Amino acid sequence: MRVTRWVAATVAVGALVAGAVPALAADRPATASKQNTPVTVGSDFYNPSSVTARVGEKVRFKWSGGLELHDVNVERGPQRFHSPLKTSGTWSTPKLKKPGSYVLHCSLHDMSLKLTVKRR
Ligand SMILES: [Cu+2]
Repeated sequence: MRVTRWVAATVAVGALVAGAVPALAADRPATASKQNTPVTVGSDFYNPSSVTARVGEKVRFKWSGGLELHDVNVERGPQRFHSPLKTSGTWSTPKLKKPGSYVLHCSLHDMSLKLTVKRR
């Protein structure tokens, strides 16, 4: 009697967990995985050329290691920031505080990145 009840309870819990897992995966925001992949800074491009982030996040950049210097500057947008000129290594924006559309560019080359910051 006891054993039968225990088995029935275990099956019910197992079914609940199995049902909950796909729901959890679907709720995970797509931007979280994008954020973990840095934007490549190359000559003369940002890849990808369009990024979405949420307020409170940072966007990471990774220089591809060429000979030319590049940087990341806000050309248009509600919050200002800029990186140093670099040929290699990484840099992150400060925490993005203001939602809106940003255009980032390199101060030395014709390359731009569209950044959309969404409210949480
Ligand atoms: Cu550049």
